[in-house]
Amino acid sequence: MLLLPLSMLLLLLLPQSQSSLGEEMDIYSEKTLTDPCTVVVCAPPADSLRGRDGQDGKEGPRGEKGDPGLPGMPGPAGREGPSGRQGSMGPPGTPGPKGETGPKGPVGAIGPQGPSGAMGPPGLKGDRGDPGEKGAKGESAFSEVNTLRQRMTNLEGEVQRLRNTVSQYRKAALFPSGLAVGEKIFKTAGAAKSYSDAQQVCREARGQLASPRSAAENDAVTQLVRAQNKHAYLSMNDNTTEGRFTYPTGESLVYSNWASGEPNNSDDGKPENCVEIFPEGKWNDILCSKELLVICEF
Ligand SMILES: [Ca+2]
Ligand SMILES: [Ca+2]
Repeated sequence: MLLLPLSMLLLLLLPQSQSSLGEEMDIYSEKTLTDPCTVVVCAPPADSLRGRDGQDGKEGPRGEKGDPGLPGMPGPAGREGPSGRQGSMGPPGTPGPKGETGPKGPVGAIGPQGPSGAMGPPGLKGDRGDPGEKGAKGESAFSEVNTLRQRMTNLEGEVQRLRNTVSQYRKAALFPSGLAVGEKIFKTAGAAKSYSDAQQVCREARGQLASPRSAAENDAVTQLVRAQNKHAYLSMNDNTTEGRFTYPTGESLVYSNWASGEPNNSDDGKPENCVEIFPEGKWNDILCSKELLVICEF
């Protein structure tokens, strides 16, 4: 809008020749071609009058707002920037999915035997069984008792017969060197030994020297003494306490049959600590070194 008045003003103020004008036009044309924004300056014609200086014009009113132009095309991508600093370690990641089951391992060696376990608690009570079949009619209680009595009587008779038989065989086996009294058996081998040797003989036979604890037993021992016609040792002595005779167990006597004046503990001044039995059954304390008949009891 301002281009035309400005051109006119220049024509009035700057007189130029025709050739200059042509040259200026050429220059203008060239400037126009090279720079569209160049201001065109035109020289006034040679035969025109020079104009007077005009007054400064006032600024014109503000033009209307033009239409928005089309958006421009995006520019080319910039250059790659420098590498940033290394960041700090991030939070731990979430656990990964469970892996697949591995292959089965080889069979291990047999381990040592463990201790015996304690007995477990008793099992539950089983169900009640079905009732059994009805049994045959039994005999009356009275007849049953009679039957048992008869059986017992028969057994008692059988036991007695066996006792008699055993006694018979025992007597025969013991004759002539042995005798049985109750459950005790006395037997002699016929030999005569000192007290200590006589003790050894009976011990080796799993018995001990004769120890009559009653008149019946003393009678049995006396029969053997008479049969052998030898005095015999009894098991008792008073080696531990003078005058106090005891059995091999240390027990004091429960029966005795001392001869008159015995035990006197003297054989020409030597102490008598052992016991002999005479053929008539009486006892006498005697030297333990004497050799007498050995009678053992079992
Ligand atoms: Ca004595
Ligand atoms: Ca004596």
